[in-house]
Amino acid sequence: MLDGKKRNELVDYVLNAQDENYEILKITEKLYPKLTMAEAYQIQAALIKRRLDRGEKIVGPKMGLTSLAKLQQMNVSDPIYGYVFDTMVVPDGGTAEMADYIHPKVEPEIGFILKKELKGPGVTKEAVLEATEAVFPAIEIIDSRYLNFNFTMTDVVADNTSAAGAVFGTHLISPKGIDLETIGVVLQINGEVKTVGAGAAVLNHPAESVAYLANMLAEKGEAIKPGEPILTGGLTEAVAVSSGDYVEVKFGETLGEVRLFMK
Ligand code: OOG
Ligand code: MG
Repeated sequence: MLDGKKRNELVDYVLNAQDENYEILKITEKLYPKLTMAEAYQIQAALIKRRLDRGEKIVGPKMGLTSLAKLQQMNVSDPIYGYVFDTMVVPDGGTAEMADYIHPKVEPEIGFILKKELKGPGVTKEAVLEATEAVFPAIEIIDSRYLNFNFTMTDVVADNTSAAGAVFGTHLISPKGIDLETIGVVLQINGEVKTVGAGAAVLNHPAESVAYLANMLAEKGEAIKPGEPILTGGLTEAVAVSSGDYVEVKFGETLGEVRLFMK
């Protein structure tokens, strides 16, 4: 069982790596091989509380591992969630510093903003679309703190699902005018196409990812609040970036584009 002392030890272990940008062995390797999913979310919650207590603010929740491309790339099985903090946000077209990361990768994502609260259980895709104010294009920067980006499902949950950076596109549009299933996306680095995808890659429809999130949060009595940007998960595998890279994520013309420079 994970007692409070061990939990705090593991929070220190992961949080220091997040703060100082260094790689650590995954928790399940040696420190605590029997880490369960419930315990992993307890560690995540304690880590998030630490960040809140020192003045950081949650911008919104993120889903991870919602597409087959991601599940296969990371060799894991189920969607998970974590949180994006204000200290992670880079403006559209802005610059992220390589020095603030370990081995960053970028992912094209579709974001949602709700106009009313969604509380599970039993939230459906239709209920999500009904409650959605707008969707927007996004780039997530993930940066697992684990050695070589190698982890199990529980390790990655304890590491706040590798959350490290987010660029939210400024073009917000009602989901009514868009087919989020067939919308395409192209990720380019320095003008070269690195990967392509479509909305349906995320759980058959990105609204399903928001429903999944609402239903997972319901287990803790929590809800998705209106107004907060929600990342629904990478549509493609994540692509490693390095210093000098210019990243462009281009969706079909209705959803628009979002850009990032890695310094
Ligand atoms: C975990 C985070 C996954 C996504 O969009 O699938 C994620 C990872 O791959 O390091 O954010
Ligand atoms: Mg992601």
